[in-house]
Amino acid sequence: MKVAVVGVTGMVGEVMLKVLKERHFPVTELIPVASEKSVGKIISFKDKDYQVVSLATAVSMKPDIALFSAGGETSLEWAPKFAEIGTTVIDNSSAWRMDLNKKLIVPEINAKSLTKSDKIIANPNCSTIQMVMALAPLHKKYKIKRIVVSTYQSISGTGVKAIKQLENELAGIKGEMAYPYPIHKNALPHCDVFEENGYTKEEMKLVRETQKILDDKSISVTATAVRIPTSGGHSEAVNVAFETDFDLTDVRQILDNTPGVVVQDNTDVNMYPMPIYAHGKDDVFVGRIRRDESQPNTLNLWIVSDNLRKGAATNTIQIAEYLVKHQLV
Ligand code: 2RA
Repeated sequence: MKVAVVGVTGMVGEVMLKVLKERHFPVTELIPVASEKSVGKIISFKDKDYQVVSLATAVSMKPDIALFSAGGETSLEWAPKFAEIGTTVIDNSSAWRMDLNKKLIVPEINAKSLTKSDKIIANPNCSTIQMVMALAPLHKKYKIKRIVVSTYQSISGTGVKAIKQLENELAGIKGEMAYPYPIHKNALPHCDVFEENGYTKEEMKLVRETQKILDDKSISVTATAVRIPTSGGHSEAVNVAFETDFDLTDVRQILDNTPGVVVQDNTDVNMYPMPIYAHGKDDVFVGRIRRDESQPNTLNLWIVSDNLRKGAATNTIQIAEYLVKHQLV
C-alpha cells in the first residue's frame, strides 16, 4: 500500500507513523506530507528515510490511502483532489464529519457501512470516539434516551502551543499563551471556540457526532468540555438514561465483551481508569460503573482513553485496516 500521511510533522501525524509500524500496516511506500516549510525534511519510517513532500507532489504520487491530520481548511481543499485520482482519504479534521454524503466511522461500531465508493471518510472527534465506544453496545441493548457528559480533556488535544504554555508555567517562564488564562493548577471550560448557543464546538461535536455514529437523532445529548493540565488522554463522566431498565451485571458483561473496551472497576481496591495509565494504549477504559440513584433507567460511567491514539491515529488506521481487509481499497 502506498500511504500518504498528511500532517506528518504534527502530534497526531507522529503517532500515526508509530501506530502504522506497531500494527504492521502493509505500507510498501510512505509519502510524508506537510506544509511548505517542512518540505525536504527527512522522516524515518521502518528504518528507511523519506523526504517530506508538498500536498501537490503527494497527489501526483497517487497514494492508495491518505491519512489526514492537517486541519479542516487543508482537508476541504485537498481531500477532494486526492479522491479524484482514486486515493481513499481518512480525515481527522471536523471538515467532513457532518457532511451528509460522508461516513463518520468508528470501526467497532459502523465500519460495515463502508463501500468502495467511500473516497473521503471522516474520523470522529477524540472525545466522541471514546464515549460511543462504551455507549454503542449499551444503546443496542437498552436504547439510549439521553446523555449528559462532562469531559476532562488533556491539553495535548489543544496542540503543541498549549503543551509549551504548560511547560513554561511549570518552569516559571513567561511565554506564548495558547489560552488567555493559566493552564497549570487550573480547569478551563473552553475547548475550541464558542458557538451562538453558548456551547463550544467541542461540546457540539459530542452532540452531533454521537447521533450520526449511532444513527439515532432521537438521542438527546448535552455536554460540558473542560481542559485540564493532564497528559495521557481524555476522561469523561457520562450519565446515560435508557428507554428501559438495565441490569448492572449485564452492563458490565456487555462492556467486558466489547472489543476495544476494558473495564477497570473495583472500588474495593481503588481500581478505576486514569489518563496517566491510559497513555500509549489503544483501549477505551471504563470504570465507576454505577446506577444513577436519582432517576430510573440511568447509569453513570467514567470513560478514559488516549486522545492521540484511539481518539485519532489508531482509529484512523483501524479504518484503513478494515478497508484493506475487505478489499475496499
Ligand atoms: C481537543 N478533541 O481535545 C479536540 C481536538 N483534538 O481539543
